[in-house]
Amino acid sequence: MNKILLFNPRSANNKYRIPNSILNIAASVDGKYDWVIVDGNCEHDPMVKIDSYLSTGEFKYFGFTVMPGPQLRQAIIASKTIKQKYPDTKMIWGGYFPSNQPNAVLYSGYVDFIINGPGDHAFPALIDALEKNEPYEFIRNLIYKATDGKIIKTAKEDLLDQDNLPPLPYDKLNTFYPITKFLGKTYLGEKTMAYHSSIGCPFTCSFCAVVPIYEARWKAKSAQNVYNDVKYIKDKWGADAIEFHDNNFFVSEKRAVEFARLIKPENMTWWGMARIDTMSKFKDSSLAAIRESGCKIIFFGAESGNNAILEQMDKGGTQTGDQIIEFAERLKKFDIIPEYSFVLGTPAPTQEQVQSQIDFEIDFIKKVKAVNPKTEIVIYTYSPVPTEGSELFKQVIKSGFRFPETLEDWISPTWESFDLRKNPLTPWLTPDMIDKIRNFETVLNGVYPTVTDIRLNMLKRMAIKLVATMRYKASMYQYPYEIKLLQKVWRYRQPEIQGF
Ligand code: B12
Ligand code: SF4
Repeated sequence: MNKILLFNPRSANNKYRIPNSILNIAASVDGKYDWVIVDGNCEHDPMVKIDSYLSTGEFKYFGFTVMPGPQLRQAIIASKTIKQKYPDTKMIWGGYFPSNQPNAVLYSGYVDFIINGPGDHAFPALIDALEKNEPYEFIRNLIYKATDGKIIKTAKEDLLDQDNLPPLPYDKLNTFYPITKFLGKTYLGEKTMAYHSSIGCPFTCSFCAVVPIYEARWKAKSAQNVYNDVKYIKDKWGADAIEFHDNNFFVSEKRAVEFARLIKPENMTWWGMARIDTMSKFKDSSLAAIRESGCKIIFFGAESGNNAILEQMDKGGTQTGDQIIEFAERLKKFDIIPEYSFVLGTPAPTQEQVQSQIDFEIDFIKKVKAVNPKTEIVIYTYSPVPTEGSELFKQVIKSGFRFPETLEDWISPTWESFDLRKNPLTPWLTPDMIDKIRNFETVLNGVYPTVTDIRLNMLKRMAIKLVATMRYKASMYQYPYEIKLLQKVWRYRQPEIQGF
């Protein structure tokens, strides 16, 4: 009885993606322990599937990947049920939520261990220790509750060489769920695959959940190895597009260009996430090569057009408002669509300042749109993450903001919207300010509907545009009910809520 069940709780409706988080964990124990995968995105009721495995009496270890938001809900329900029914099993959570919120998770009483950051070594090492009844206290990247009730975090491991990790067990995944199910139709292609080619990020933006885990470290697979995996999926299951889920795919110009050179003959479309200041330094020839190889659209955390706020966010020091605009304009020449995300509603000493910051960003976004109307804009409302030590986090705590203390609180409806970065619950934002941000977003999305909504045909786009343009020009954002109605009826897609 030492089999492992790996669970990817539901994170998206009808939007299947290769469950890379648990697939990496499966790779780490493949050949050593028997494992199965249950994907909550593919199951109507995953508990039925989980129960069918549990009732064999062969499973002892449960590995759940958990990000905040709706995924947390299913993770809690499943963990609780399993622990109640099978108290001798070991429940292990990994991923961004438990790594950043260990206390709420471990004090819940139904999670035994957290893998803090990468689990490629830590997970098999923990299972080995538990199997052999050996101490686990020296395993790196581990968080657990000691016998005296104290939460213990072990030291962090250096990032592993990504090229030496075991291969991802795609063929075995295919025995649980056909891989073709994960290759969805998106604006990039008919069969879009998700791939994660690097871990961490070399920057320390003070609002970002990646920072406390990776502490400004980044490690990537070589372009050749990324290409090999992509080619395997393409040849075997027909993928024609790639979504790179790396936090920061374009850290290395050399690697990006090398990948572009390799992938070009495959005729695939691809997308990834980047920083404006990093990519601004890319040579024209590199940007051209990236576009010619099939990269149509790149996601950038623009965050703010206000240099003081960029500094407050510790955006790395080299990004400026002017650069954001110039770069949007530069990308026009290469026919690459910049997808810029902005974070509105950061704290300031007075309410007037908070309000004027929001107004400034709204004007700034309109300027970006004026220089490159194809720029996709994603608007988030600032939701703090516990980046202890950062100036921004100190400001947040000083303002009276507190994270929930229990897991149940995290899945209350208000905190779920917080996770979706829609309702920030931050003391410095008044309901009027939040309305202004949301209403501007509605009007903006009306004038410029996202290209990523593949169900919205030309006629519908024109109708929404017509209704919204007058408001946009006159800066009249209040009560945009007519636009909201159309967006509701046509189920307008919002990347900021649904993920990309
Ligand atoms: C793909 C993805 C999604 C997909 C769903 C993925 C799925 N499982 O089906 C979609 C698009 C649906 C999504 C949605 C959201 N996401 Co998301 N998502 C990601 C993304 C880009 C990649 C995750 C991934 O596959 N990583 C690849 C694997 C290999 O890396 P990993 O998860 O870190 O796994 C390693 C370790 O963490 C650990 N580990 C992870 N899981 C487990 C499990 C076990 C058992 C063990 C032992 C170890 C372990 O070991 C792994 C290997 O070393 C991450 C960012 C990122 N680059 O990771 C954001 C990210 C996790 N998402 C995030 C958020 C906030 C969301 C949303 C809640 C909000 C939003 N607006 O995006 C929405 C929720 C929407 C909804 N309706 O549910 C944040 C979490 C931030 C935080 N505060 O914790 C991230 C970090 C993005 C970011 N930088 O802000 N997301
Ligand atoms: S560049 Fe992006 S991923 Fe890196 S720390 Fe900043 S926000 Fe996070």
